[in-house]
Amino acid sequence: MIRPAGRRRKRSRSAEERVGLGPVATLVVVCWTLLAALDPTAWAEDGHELWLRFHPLPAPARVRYRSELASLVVDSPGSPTLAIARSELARGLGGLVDGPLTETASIDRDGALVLGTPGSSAVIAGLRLPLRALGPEGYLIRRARAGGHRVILIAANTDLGALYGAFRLLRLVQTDRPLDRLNIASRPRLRLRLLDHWDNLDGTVERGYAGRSLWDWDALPGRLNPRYAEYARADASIGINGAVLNNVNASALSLTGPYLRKAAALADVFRPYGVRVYLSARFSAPIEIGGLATADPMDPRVKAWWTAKADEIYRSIPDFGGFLVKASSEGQPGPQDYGRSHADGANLLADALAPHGGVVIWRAFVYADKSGEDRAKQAYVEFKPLDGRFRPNVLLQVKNGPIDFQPREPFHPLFGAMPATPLMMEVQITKEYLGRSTHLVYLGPLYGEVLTSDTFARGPGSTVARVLEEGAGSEGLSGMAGVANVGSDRNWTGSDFDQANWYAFGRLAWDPEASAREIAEDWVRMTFGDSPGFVQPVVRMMMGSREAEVDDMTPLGLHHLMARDTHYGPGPWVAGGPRADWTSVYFHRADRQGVGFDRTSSGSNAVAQYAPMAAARFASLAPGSEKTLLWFHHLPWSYRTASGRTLWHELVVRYFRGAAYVTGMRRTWWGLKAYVDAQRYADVAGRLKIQQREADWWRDASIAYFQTFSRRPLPRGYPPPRHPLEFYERRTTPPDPGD
Ligand code: BDP
Repeated sequence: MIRPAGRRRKRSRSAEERVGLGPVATLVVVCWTLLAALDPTAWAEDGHELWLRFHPLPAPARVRYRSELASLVVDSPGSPTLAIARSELARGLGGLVDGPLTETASIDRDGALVLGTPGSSAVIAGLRLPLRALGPEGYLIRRARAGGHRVILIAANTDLGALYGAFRLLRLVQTDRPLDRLNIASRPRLRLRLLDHWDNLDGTVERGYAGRSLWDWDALPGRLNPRYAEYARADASIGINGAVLNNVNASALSLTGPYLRKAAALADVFRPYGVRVYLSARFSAPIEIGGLATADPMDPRVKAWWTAKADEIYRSIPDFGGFLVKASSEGQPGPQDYGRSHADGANLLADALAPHGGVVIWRAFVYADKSGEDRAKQAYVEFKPLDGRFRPNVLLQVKNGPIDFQPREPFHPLFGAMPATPLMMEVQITKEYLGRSTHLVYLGPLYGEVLTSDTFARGPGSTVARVLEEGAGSEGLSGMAGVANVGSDRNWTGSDFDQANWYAFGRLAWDPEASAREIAEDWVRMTFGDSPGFVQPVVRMMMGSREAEVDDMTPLGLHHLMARDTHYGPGPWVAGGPRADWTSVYFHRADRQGVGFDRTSSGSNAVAQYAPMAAARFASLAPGSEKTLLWFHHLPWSYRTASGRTLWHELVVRYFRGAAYVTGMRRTWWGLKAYVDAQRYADVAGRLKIQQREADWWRDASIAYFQTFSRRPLPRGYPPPRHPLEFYERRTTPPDPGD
């Protein structure tokens, strides 16, 4: 829409040059310009504002909120955090109601907004609010009478709680919620809500699909990119309170003096937003940067080195969060290099950090190099015997499923199996196995599915969310980490829709039982706008998008069928190479008789790692277990699925259904052009076009491949793959940008 407008303007200018513009023509031009300004497609947005997009609300809402939120009471200067909370309210509400918010020193009218803590606000102190149960990060938003006026309070025990409350009030207004009966008390249910950045020191991002690293290591600590504060602000707006700056496949250099000074500069920027800095620590750092001959956790010199390193870190980053460690995993150094256990390794670092209040987040993503054991079982086998042997400031970080961030996995058997160890769940926000930032896949339902899975560990109702929340140990640690999808791209996440996954992660880490649909709805309204004609179709499209990706890539519990290394595009034929458990054939086990990995008692018996009731569900062939059918069973091609179709027929139906969903998403999006600015509309449309091509590719390649085993014809009405299998096998996939 923009370009034709430009062309038309140009024509009228040249006409003016020739004959001069008469009054009628001037009127036409003015009217046209006004109309163009009202046409939502005539402006371009680049997505940089994320969900913190405070454009004016429709007129009736503006009028309503202007009277309900008449002024902002600033009764004490407060900390930098409180100052940010105030300026966010002023900026956000001012933008939404399209006029500056009056600031006053005391309550002088109805509709005054009072923000703060009992320490910073005499009004809040005087009201004796029930703040105790809110803890250090929670907040209360409610109506009250104070100074003879009706006011709205955002009250908390800490300034950070007040900041979270301010963002919550902004969300209410952005999504046009009524404020007349406000009474919200909210506190995060998990303590650590972290983003893990897999950022390398050379500026690349492992499995990152949104440009380069946000951290400009070369220019730090001298030059501070304004995006650092913008990033922390976005995190704070959804309750994220920590960032691990560097890749789990860590370079020891990140622990050297110069890099610690760079990390400290970032920590200074993040601090007022409540975002603490953490670092991935390389286990062999005492050798690589410490000049020691060993990194053996039992060696006193190694202990002394880590103690001194921790002291050095806390001198420059007094609120340093702690270390994230990938050790003895996928070739990374670790305690097992010295015949020591994961607990020995974790405790070494935990002891160094404990005097400063830091934590060790030890990853459970380990599987041995030459083990004959089912890969899905290995983390449990390794860690279960160590339950209770970690220091109280150690959390074990467990991926959502037992393999590796697949489109669908059953929950990890370690959830519920480590009652004496605080567990943190790790999910991927970046979509390594789900079409990178090209495919539109909303991950809220994936996170929600795992969080609400019942481990039955302490009887029915012991969902993963509860297991995480209840934590363990004297420190009561709990948490959730998301592998970040943000990068240097102007819109942060490569695709606009991937912003929703960052957003949903934050919201679910705050409240693991929140509804993925409601989160999507809020996100759409905040990010694009509030028209019901837009919001409902987009939310519907998002909500089905993950299931469609499962259907199109790994239906019925199949897993790890992506191309080798890149994990992008189909590769069910991947075989050979250095390790069996890095191949697709290892996971799908297709043969002339059937397909799937038998993990019941007749196979690897991975089901036995779950509590009996969960194990019985997974081992069952009841219709309700179909989502993980081929994860746990090897079944004949003729097996009757819940639909009454044979397994072969059902697989074909799913592949077609997945690809057809993408066609549907494209149509939906085309129909919404009038609601979206031109730039974001075109970007999403372009990505959906690629997704459609790739969905067809996945469908055809997978069917062509599995048909060589099933040797069954395609069901009637389903066209054959457009190319022979060899064509798909030869096709290369784009490399990982972080490689
Ligand atoms: C795998 C990724 C790899 C990561 C690894 C991990 O392919 O890049 O290093 O996970 O989580 O999914 O450590």
